[in-house]
Amino acid sequence: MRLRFSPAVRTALEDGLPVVALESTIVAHGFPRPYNLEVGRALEATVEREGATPATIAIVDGEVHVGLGDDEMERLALDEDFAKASIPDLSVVVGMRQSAATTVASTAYIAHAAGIRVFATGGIGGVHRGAGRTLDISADLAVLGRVPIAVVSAGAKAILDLGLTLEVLETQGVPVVGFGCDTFPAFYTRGSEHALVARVDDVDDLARVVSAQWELGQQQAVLVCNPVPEADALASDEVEGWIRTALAEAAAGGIRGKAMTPFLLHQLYGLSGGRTLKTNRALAEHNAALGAALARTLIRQAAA
Ligand code: PSU
Ligand code: MN
Repeated sequence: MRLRFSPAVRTALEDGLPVVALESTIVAHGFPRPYNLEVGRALEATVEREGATPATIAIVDGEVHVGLGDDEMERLALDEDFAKASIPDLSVVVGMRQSAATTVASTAYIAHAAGIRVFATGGIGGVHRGAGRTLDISADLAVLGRVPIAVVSAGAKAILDLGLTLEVLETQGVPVVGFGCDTFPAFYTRGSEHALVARVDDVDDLARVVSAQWELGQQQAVLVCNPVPEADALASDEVEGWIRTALAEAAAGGIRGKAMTPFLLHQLYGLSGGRTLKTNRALAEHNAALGAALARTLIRQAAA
């Protein structure tokens, strides 16, 4: 794959320094404009502050960019023509020389091809509620099953069916590791009723688990679950009420397929009076920080 590295990311990778991949769908479709530009920059600044080089990934005019310049970040956030590109969209976007933001699935795929070992996001996509009927299951899950990269997330969005999402992750063979938590975090809230099999309590242990995954020659990602900070978490019954309303609005509006996640996030933002936005940003920054710490620790442990 032809990749366009930013100078900073190229240098960091050549010098064996810690790099953290960041996705771009969260910027282009996860937050309203122009606040999303601030979020995109803040995520990069967080990775830098924690001692790693951020590599935001996006397709710009048909080219696969690993690390964006200032004006590319601005286009990603503010241009309306940045589509949402998951795995099935990539070849069309590249072949037709279009621009698009990458999801967890496509970002993980590109980041791994670029030689990046840690990727921080907000929440992964998963099995949608009612998937028994719609079969709406994010390509994120299949990619986590075939791309060996550490993905730091706040779990999966509560708009999904979290129990079924965990089942598919297990089928795909993806280790799901709680970072200081015993249940699958539900994005806006710190936990859920779904127990996790594995828990670690510090970054050194987390890095050991991630290294072991690779030493074993496993092809899957390691999904790291980093719950939203206490101070930014929302109350689960309140969130559940908004989600039910948003899902009813999606059904009434005939929203389907790849439009579903951005639509629901947007409705939740309105229904919560903007509170989901603050929480979403806080958890994404929290994940970026842990991603940087993990990337640094992996390099330190390998040198020891
Ligand atoms: N989490 C967020 N905001 C987002 C997404 C996740 O807080 O915008 C995006 C991610 O890019 C994820 C995608 O990969 O939604 C999943 O979409 P789908 O269900 O269509 O695969
Ligand atoms: Mn879908």
